[in-house]
Amino acid sequence: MSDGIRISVIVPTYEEAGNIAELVQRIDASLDVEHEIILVDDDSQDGTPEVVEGLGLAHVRLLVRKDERGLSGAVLRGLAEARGQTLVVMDADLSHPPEAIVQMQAAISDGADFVVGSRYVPGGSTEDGWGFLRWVNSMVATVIARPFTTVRDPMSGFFAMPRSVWTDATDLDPVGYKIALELMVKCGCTDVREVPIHFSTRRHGESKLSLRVQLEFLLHIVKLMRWKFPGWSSLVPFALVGLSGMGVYVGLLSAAGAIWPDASTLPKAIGAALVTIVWNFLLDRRFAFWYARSGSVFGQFLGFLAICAIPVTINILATVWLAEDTMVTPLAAAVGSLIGSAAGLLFNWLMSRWLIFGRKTPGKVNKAKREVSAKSSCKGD
Ligand SMILES: Nc1nc2c(ncn2[C@@H]2O[C@H](COP(=O)(O)OP(=O)(O)O)[C@@H](O)[C@H]2O)c(=O)[nH]1
Ligand SMILES: [Mg+2]
Repeated sequence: MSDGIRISVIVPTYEEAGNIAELVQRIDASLDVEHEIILVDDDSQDGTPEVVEGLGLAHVRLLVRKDERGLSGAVLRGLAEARGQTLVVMDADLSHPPEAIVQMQAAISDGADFVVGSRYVPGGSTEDGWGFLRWVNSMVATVIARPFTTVRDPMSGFFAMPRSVWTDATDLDPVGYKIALELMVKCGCTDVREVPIHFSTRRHGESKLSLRVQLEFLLHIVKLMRWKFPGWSSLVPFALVGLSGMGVYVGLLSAAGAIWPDASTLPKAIGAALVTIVWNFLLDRRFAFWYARSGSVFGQFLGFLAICAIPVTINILATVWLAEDTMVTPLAAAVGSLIGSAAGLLFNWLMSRWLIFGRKTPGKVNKAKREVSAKSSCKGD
């Protein structure tokens, strides 16, 4: 498979014609082992193919993707095509120093299974002129990624791994921009190291880091959470939805109390509870049991209703009893739903999870699926 090639350098490119010649020249100058450079370009219209052709170098390959867009998908495509024993990914814009590849390779030869080119370890730095906002952006993203990795610079786009780590990684989802984080979380790596780099300001062209890309990062984090901590990623939204449902119940019962002050509490409480159940069901199905959304809504709703029956009955009875005894209706509703929710939280969640929405959380999928998703699911990135 490796054809004697020691290192494959994969470079996603979009409108980087002005940087390619210098990048290739610096990679070649710093590596004295057999290597290949794979540029994965998303059909740039800035003369990129002509530049690569003009270099006339057999070890530099340009893959042009015409129907797909997106950095992560491009990286996964390059990794799939690479033949080297060590796979390196870096940006084209000369912000990552190719000279650091040698140290990354040394770390891998020493046993590391993932190496990150890092701005935030001793010896690493960022070129002056990196705007304050960009710095804050990077820091916030790094903190958000903390539950997944203690690496100081998990947002880096400069990283290396042995071929075996790539071939063993499952379930890769090329959402967004942070493919290193995705690989680090899903490769099951135990020895992740950082090599300090000086991160330079890009030489030519413009950054593609748009607001949309940053929003995609948040979606990426949610997906990683669900992958890595499926139980918590279900229970926490379930509890929050329950809290919102309490708000709905109290609001409806207060409104009903204002409209029909003389009516007895029981029918009002039943009506409010039914609306709240629908509210909770729809939100829970979307956010707490996201993985079961392909199941029958009707069947799931009936099951949900059945499971809610006991806590909701407690809730309604508590409300009626409190309202008719001493409390004003909104307070009675709040306390009643609090008692009902406390009784129901874990019970409802466990029952919903086991009986209705299935316990299946996003597990590992096979490599065939991974390859398909590497090729197709970044459309429209
Ligand atoms: N193939 C491909 N490469 C991309 C895409 N977006 C960005 N890149 C490349 O990914 C690398 C990082 O992008 P850049 O705009 O420098 O992001 P920044 O460093 O976060 O500002 C560069 O080499 C870009 O050319 C894309 O949609 N497709
Ligand atoms: Mg850049």
